[in-house]
Amino acid sequence: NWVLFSLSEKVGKKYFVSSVKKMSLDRVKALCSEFQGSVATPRNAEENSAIQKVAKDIAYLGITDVRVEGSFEDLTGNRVRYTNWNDGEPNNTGDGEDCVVILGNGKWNDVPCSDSFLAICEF
Ligand code: GN1
Ligand code: CA
Repeated sequence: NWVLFSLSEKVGKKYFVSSVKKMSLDRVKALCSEFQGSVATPRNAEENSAIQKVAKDIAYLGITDVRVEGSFEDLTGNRVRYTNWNDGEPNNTGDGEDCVVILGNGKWNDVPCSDSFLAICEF
């Protein structure tokens, strides 16, 4: 039910791959793990640029503050050091925005985890 449509330049030992369909973060996690990957989590500007290049639309990153509001962690529970927030983000608007997407400009926005966006997996 998905097709790989893009593969980044290799960054260090990582490859970043995008789905063509949009889905919730739970679906993204399931999809990436089905292929023995994990949800893309940029650790530096070079990785962030590679993900930006691969993502043809707004796409989920493997980052959340669902455990402690305002404390953004990767999906293994480690607080992230590198961040690239868009102006005014994270703002946790509405009923709460505990997940993170990368926008077309490479900057990040916090969004509701149930919203549908592209999946970027890393291998
Ligand atoms: C969107 O729709 P609005 O303006 O309330 C976005 C927020 C951003 C905001 C930036 C679900 O909120 O995450 O912070 O734009 N909401 C969604 O202006 O993507
Ligand atoms: Ca937001």
